[in-house]
Amino acid sequence: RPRVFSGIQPTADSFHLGNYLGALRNWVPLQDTHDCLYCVVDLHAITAGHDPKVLRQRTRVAAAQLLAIGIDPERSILFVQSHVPAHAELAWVLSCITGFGEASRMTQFKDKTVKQGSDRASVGLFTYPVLMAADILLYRAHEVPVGEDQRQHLELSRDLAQRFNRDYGKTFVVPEPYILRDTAKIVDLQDPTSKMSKSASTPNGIIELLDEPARSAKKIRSAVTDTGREIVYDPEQKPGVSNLLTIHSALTGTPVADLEKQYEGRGYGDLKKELGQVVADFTAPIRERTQAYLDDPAELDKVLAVGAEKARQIADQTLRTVYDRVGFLPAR
Ligand code: AQP
Repeated sequence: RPRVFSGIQPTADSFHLGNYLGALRNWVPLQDTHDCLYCVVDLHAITAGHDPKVLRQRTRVAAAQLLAIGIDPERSILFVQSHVPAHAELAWVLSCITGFGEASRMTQFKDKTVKQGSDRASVGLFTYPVLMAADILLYRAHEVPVGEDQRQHLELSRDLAQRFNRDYGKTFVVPEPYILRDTAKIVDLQDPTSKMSKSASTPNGIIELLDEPARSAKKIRSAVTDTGREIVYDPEQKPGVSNLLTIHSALTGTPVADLEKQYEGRGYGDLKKELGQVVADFTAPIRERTQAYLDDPAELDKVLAVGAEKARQIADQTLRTVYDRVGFLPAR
């Protein structure tokens, strides 16, 4: 079966609906057709400053949420990135075939640097996309389910795979992005021109999977909507309303055109109120299941240890081939 790899950073106390609708919800059905590896990417999470105690907790919360949405550790390999040293080791090799200018063109780094100021941005943040390439290439993944914001990074992964294969002989699979068109970019509730983001959005701009229903409903009620009164899908002219329609449609499975009909002649308030309920119905069981996994951290850590062991077996083999191809003396 073709192989899938994807990762998510433990950079917040909860995943948000952008993460879920853009990427995570694809992860679950792919388990039926692909061999899947899903990773909590804690190495990536230290690129922008962190508190060690908080990171440790968030890593468990991230893994618990993945189990809660339906990642099945019997069928998929679920693990934590720092448990598999080959990620950092391959990243070093790949960084040596990445051009400085090429890395400098990554727009996410540029965006984050503008926000943080270049003195505060770390070299780790700069080389983040190279580590991401290592994550994917180590497992020779064919497909990578991510949101639109990761498209450029994935392009770099493809370029690096092709370059390595050309220079050292065929070693890596060139991965394909797997991006769902309709929900590739969920936007910030308060600023519909930006993506909903764990680190960049204000708390009112994001809907968290683990939020209390009343809190999510309040955020949705205060979402920025657009001028005019009609509820129609028009991301250019009405990005706020369109975002709410996208979320509604993705969670209920009702086509956007049907929602437009349903809300004909009704106001934004109705849409927001009903969406609050839809979100509450969707998130309540996820919150409950996440809590159940968190109530038994020893069991959770065991699941992650088993995942890491399986991941290491694949990753170490790829790394050995890479080390051999670049000319490192075998360690005996
Ligand atoms: N707003 C979004 N719409 C659709 N997909 C999204 N993703 C993130 N935001 C949206 C997808 O979620 C996956 C995991 O994201 P990540 O943890 O790697 O971090 P990110 O892409 O940088 O997302 P955030 O929320 O903005 O995190 P921070 O603030 O920590 O950097 C990815 O597949 C991503 O595409």
